[in-house]
Amino acid sequence: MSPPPELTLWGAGTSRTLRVHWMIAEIGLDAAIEPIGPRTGETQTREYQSVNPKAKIPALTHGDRHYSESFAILRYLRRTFPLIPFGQEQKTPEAKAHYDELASLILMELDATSLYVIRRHADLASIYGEAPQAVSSARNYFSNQLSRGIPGETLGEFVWGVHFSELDIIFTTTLDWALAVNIDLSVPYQDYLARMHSRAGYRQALITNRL
Ligand SMILES: N[C@@H](CCC(=O)N[C@@H](CS)C(=O)NCC(=O)O)C(=O)O
Repeated sequence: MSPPPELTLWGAGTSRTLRVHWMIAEIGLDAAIEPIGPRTGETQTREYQSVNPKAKIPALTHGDRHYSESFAILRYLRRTFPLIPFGQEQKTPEAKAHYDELASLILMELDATSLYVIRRHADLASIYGEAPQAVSSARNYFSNQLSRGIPGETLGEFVWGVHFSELDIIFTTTLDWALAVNIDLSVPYQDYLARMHSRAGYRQALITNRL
């Protein structure tokens, strides 16, 4: 009998959980999946809050340690199981500064400040309150920051460097989410998404991320 996997991924069914399912599939790791969903009460149990006291998904258990925040988990997995190459162009201080700039833009300006505001004050208005003006300005803000921060015409095969990276995971899940709330994306973003959607890791993650 093979030993149980030492990794457990907590969470399924959301774009943030999809990120970790995708990285696990890209690296080819064996992980146990606890497909708990948001607002199902499953994040509110004592057991789960010993994994993530913030009561949010995703989370990752590796051995006797727990990790939360989707982007931190992606980086942890990539560093711990270094099977996705880091190109030379990704190692200089200048390149790392560009990496940090893109990560901050995607996570803070596009995800937290724009899409999550739309989610909280439109779909989840019964919990967080209605705020139509905040929703409409968040939609404009998303398009503005996207086109200024990552202009479509500058997009290469990957969002950064010449290798797939965790930035592609957060960027793709953010663009997917934008489409889901009917924000228009121009052709270069759609082409980029088509390339990412054709990856075996992404397709595998769509299956394991199902609730
Ligand atoms: N910044 C966090 C966000 C995590 C988050 O907000 N997760 C949502 C689902 S996408 C959640 O757990 N909601 C559960 C709840 O609020 O009950 C990350 O990227 O992991």
